[in-house]
Amino acid sequence: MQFTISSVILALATSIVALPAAVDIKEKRDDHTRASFCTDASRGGRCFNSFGLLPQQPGQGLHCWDLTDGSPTFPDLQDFQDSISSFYPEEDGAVWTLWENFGCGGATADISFPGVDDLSTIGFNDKASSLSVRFR
Ligand SMILES: [Ca+2]
Repeated sequence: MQFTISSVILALATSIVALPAAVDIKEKRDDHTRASFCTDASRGGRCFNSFGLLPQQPGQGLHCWDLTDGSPTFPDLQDFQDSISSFYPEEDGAVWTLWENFGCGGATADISFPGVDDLSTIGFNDKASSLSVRFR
């Protein structure tokens, strides 16, 4: 009986979690958060889907990721340097920062879910060279 009730609750919880577009990140604060970005506006051109990055933890420094090659995981990431025109965080609560220079320097643009279809509307088209992410 107890097992049956638990199973029903689990099934309900699973269906509720599956409904929203944004992932609830409250229970996975130590994990990567993800975003997709494209070389043209409105998910056009080439896209890098579900790029994962460790969010900045309270009291710790940035996890800065340069848009360069050098990792087998991201062999073509340099193609997006100074080329990103649309950007979409996949999880509500995460704030991604696009940086003008490598090493998370220069001008910045902060982007939250559901993202920005055209980065020229915030003065950051074809400008990002590195990325970081934190929680609100
Ligand atoms: Ca572009």
